[in-house]
Amino acid sequence: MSAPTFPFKENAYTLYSNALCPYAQRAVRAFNAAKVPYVIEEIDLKNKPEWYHHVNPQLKVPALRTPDGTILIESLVIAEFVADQFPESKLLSTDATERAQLRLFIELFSSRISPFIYRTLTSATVEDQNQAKESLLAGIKAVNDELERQWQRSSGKGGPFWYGDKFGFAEIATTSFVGLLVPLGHYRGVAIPETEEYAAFNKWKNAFFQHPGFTDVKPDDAKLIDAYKKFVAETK
Ligand SMILES: N[C@@H](CCC(=O)N[C@@H](CS)C(=O)NCC(=O)O)C(=O)O
Repeated sequence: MSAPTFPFKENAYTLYSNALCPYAQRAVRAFNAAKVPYVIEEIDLKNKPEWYHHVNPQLKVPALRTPDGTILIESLVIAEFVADQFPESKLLSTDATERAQLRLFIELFSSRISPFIYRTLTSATVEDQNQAKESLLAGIKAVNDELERQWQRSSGKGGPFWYGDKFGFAEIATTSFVGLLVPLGHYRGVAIPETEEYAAFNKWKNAFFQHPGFTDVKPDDAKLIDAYKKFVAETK
């Protein structure tokens, strides 16, 4: 039996991606931040190519083919692989305590914010939508407070990024989901209040919204709004 075939570039990193997917954007941002060349194989999620199950049997993006033919899946695994494979990029600190604090930040963000972005869109009743919005704002507040704490580390340098003035791994792992506030604002009218309570989060968001690490990969607002329509439940 011959080996399954799928498109890839010889002696290069091939990233199977979708420009509108917040998980895939993590992998793209990791490669960009490490300044490592790669080629993108754009996967149409509405009409996936027949060969894609040979790359990722779970049929999700992102997936990465490394130059030696290894396939990696899962956005954070791919981003960490880039950081580990190219240590000169200094995307991850070598200090164990700092790495642990960074992982805690990503875990806090991933458990307290991301699920409620989706839940706010997929909830059908006003009551469920309001509950999801409340949980989302509570999550944003928790991340706000954690940012304030982390800015007190000597390498936190008072912000505006997790690593002081460096758009780094924390932003690679999380900012694409903050980008989903665009469809969330459009469909459900959610916005982060411009109050003292959320000042650190807004300072962080305003800084990365102007940084090429974010803007170079950020999808067009109208396209993102259109892509997220499929998650939006009609309000009963
Ligand atoms: N845990 C995965 C999640 C990836 C994921 O859910 N990707 C979505 C697109 S944003 C996907 O490929 N979904 C399959 C589909 O739309 O059919 C990761 O971190 O890479």
